[in-house]
Amino acid sequence: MRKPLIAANWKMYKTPNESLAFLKEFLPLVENHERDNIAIFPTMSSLAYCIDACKGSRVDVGAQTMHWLNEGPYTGQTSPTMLASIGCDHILLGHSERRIYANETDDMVNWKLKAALAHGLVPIVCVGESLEKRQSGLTEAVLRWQIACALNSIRAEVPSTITIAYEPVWAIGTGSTATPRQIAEAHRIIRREVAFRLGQHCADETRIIYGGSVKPDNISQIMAEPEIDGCLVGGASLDPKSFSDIIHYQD
Ligand code: G2H
Repeated sequence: MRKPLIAANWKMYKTPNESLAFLKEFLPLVENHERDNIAIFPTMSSLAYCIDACKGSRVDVGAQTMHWLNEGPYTGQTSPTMLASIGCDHILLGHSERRIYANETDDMVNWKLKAALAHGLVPIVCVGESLEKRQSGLTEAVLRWQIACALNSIRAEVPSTITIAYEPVWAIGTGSTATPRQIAEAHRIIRREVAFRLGQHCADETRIIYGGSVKPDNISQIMAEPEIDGCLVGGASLDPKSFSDIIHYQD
């Protein structure tokens, strides 16, 4: 049984003080919430503060990116060892904003995924097609390619710790959410590809979540699809009440 994950991707928002102010208000709102796993992905400068503040709570904390090597002359980078050493347990990989603005390639996503698994970090691998690819009928090809590359030479693990986030680029921060039907169809494509690469048993255990303009007023419809195992929330996760409303969506 896949336990849903509702995660907040704060992107480049919130200073450490603002992150702590958010958690002061947010943590009491979710302290008894057991239906879903909850995670937040703050900026690197807020990460250690948030890990400390979330200790003993139901909220996991992860980084938005990392390098795949343990150390080296890579200015500006943070390694998996460094993240694990401060108690960071989740890592976001291959977000489309990293692919677009930081030239993160499919190969890099694969190297980072292997490094995350080797260091016991729970990886969330983001995949998704652009509007142009969708309009050209290439959604399935893009998703299968991104998954195949990300999972290249990775061995199946059951239970699987890998989470895949389907984030169609055209729905990110635009207000145009994919319909639950479009999301479910993409998730079926992703699960089939995971089964092809890692086996059906592993695919059945792999959580596939959705990201792209999720808000308190569309989360229930999205989560009503059995193929959807949670959401990665950007803009609507920046406010504690709004993110708590998303977490407490009506079944
Ligand atoms: C997609 C999502 C979070 P938003 O990037 O990863 O952001 O909810 O703002 O579309």
